[in-house]
Amino acid sequence: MQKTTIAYIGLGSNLSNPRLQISKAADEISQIKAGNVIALSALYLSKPMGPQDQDDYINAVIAIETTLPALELLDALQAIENAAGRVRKDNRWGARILDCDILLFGNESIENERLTVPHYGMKIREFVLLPLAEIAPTLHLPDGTSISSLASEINSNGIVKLSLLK
Ligand code: ROI
Repeated sequence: MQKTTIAYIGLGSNLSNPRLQISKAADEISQIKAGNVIALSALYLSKPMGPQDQDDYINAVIAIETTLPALELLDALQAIENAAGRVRKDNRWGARILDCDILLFGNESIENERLTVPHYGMKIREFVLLPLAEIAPTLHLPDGTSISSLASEINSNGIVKLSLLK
């Protein structure tokens, strides 16, 4: 038996039809050979964190069960970002076609040149905590913090959970 890990991936887009970008990304993640999607949150419309002269974002969180090591999952996600036309330049806080961020990888803490897990900003980002708490209400961070309690305490900053009709 190979080791399997449940990974939570945050998806975000605010360029080139964000809803389509997120649903395409979810579809491509479901095709990662060494993984199975186990949950996908609703789509959320969120105000940009960072410079405000950019469009609102669509965010979601997807959970997969995978036999890949974290860095190989990262390779697969970066290939999906690149295929969406993402340009990696110096726009850390700027608009983007597609972000696929590993938020959590099992109960592991990972710190290396390419990857920091848990994702460094996730505790203070409503557009991560709310979709994550939706699909994993009993989840905890490696340090024991409950995702649901973080989600219930955070300022929602006007985030809107989208229904299929909206
Ligand atoms: N803001 C929101 N609302 N959603 C994101 O996914 C997002 N991603 C980013 C920055 C620029 C920090 N702002 C964001 O990378």
